[in-house]
Amino acid sequence: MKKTYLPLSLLALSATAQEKYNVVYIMTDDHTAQMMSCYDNRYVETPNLDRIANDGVRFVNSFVANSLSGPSRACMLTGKHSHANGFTSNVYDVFDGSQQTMPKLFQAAGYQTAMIGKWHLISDPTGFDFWNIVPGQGDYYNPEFINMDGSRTQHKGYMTNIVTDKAIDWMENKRDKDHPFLLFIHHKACHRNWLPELKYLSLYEDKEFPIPETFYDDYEGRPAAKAQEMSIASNHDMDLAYDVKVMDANVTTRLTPNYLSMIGRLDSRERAIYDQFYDSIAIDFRARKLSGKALTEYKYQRYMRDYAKVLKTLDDNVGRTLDYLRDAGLLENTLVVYTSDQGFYMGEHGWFDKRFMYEESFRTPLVMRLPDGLSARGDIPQMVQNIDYAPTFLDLCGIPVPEDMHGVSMLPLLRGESPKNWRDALYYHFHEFPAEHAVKRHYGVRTDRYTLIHFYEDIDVWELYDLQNDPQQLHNIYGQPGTEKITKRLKKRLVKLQEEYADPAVKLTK
Ligand SMILES: [Ca+2]
Repeated sequence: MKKTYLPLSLLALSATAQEKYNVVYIMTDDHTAQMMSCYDNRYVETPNLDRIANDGVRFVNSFVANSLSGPSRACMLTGKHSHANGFTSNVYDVFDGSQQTMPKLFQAAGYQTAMIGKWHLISDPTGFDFWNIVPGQGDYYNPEFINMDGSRTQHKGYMTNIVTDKAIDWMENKRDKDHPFLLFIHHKACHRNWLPELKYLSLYEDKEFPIPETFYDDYEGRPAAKAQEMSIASNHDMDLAYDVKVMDANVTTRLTPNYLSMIGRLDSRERAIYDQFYDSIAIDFRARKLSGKALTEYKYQRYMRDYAKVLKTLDDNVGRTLDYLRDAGLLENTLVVYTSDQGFYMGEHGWFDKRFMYEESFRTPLVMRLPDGLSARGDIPQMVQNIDYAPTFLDLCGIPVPEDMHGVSMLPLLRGESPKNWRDALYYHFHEFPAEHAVKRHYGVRTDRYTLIHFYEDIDVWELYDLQNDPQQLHNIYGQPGTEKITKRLKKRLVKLQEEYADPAVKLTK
C-alpha cells in the first residue's frame, strides 16, 4: 500500500501553531491607574480589568516614553524612543510605516497579525494581515471605520462594543487558525470628551468623587506647570459644552461646534435619550449659578462621572474578550496584555489631560494574564516602559529581538526572575509644543527615588523631585542647597541615556 506523507513544511506549520504563543494586546486611550480598582480603589470598580491582574501580574512601576497618543503608539510598535522612530508629535509628524516594526517581525515569522480600532499614526498600518481602523481619534457614537482598501464604513452602535465585536470576529472567523496570532485591540475609550454608552448615562450620578489632595496646586517654583492649558478650573481649557456637557443654547463656547458634530452622529431616537439626560443636568447647572471653587468642583464631578461611565463599557468589553478567549480554549496559550497609551490626570494638580513627565501621566497601567509556562504572579516592581513591549512579545514568541530596539525584554520578569542588572533609570521625552494644552517640551530621567526634568524650547527650566519625600511632586528642589551631588549624578545618568539612545537633545543637557 502506498504511503502518503504530509509535506515537511505543513508538518512544521502545524507544530508551530501548537507550540507558539499568541499575543492579545488590549490598549485603551487615556486610561489611568487611578481609575482601575486593582491599582486604586478610591474611585471606581473595574472587575474585568482586575481579573487580568488577579490571574496574572500587575506591573506597579510601568511608564511610557512620551505621554501622548500617536507618539506612545509609535514607541510601542517600534520598541524605540520617539526621536528614533520619527513620530514625535501628533500634529507635526506622519509615522513612517516602511520602518521595522514589531508586527512586521511577527508577520515574517509566520504569525497572523491584526490591528483593530484607534491607530492615530496618520499613515496606514503596515505589517498586518488584517486591519480595520478609525480615522484620527474616531467617534464614540455610530463610528466610521477605514477598511484595508481605503473605503470607509459607518457602523451602528457604540465604539467600544464595535471594536470588541470586530476583534472577536477576527479571532473566530477571519484568521488562519493554522498559525499563531498577534492581535492589537485599540480602544478609543476613555479619551476626551467622555461620551458614555447611552445605557450607562445615569450610572455614577449619585456618587461624589473625593477631590485629590493636589487639586488646588498653585504651581509655585514650577513655571511650566503654571503655563499649561489643561486646567479643570479654566473654561477655556475644560469647555462647558464639549467637556462638561452643560450646553446653553444661548451661549456658544470655543468647542460647542465640535460637541454638536459629535452628538450629531446619534440618530433621532438616540439623540432624544441623550438630550433628556444632559438637558436635565444643564437646567440644574444653570439654576445653581456657580462660580469660583464651587464651579471648578462641579466640573470635576461631571468629568469624573462621565469618564467612569465610559470606563464601565470598556470594562464590560474586556470581560467579553476574556470570556471569548476562555471559551475558545485560547487562554492557556495566549499572553493577554492590558495597558493604556499613557496615564492621565483625574484632578491632580487641578488638571485633566496628560503630556507631563510627572507621575500620573508618565505612568500607565500594565497588567498581563500569562500563558502556561510563565510562572510569575502578583506584583512586578521593576521599572518597565512601553518601549519594552515589542522586545517582550518577540522574545516570548521565539522571534529574535533586533539590536537597534531601545526597549528590553520583560520575559525574565514574566518567568518570575529578578534580574540583577535590570534598568535603574528611565528616559522620557515630550516634544509636542507649541500645541493644544500648552505643555512645554521637556525630557528627563527617573530613578527609583528621583525625577530630574528639563523644560526647554521657549523656556530653560530644570526641576528635581525627591519621590520618596515628595511623591506628589509639589516641591521642585532643583538648585537648592544640599542637592548638588544628586543633581550632578542624575545629569550624568541623563547624558548617558541620551547618548545610548542617540537623542540629539543631549546637547541641551551637556
Ligand atoms: Ca491617549
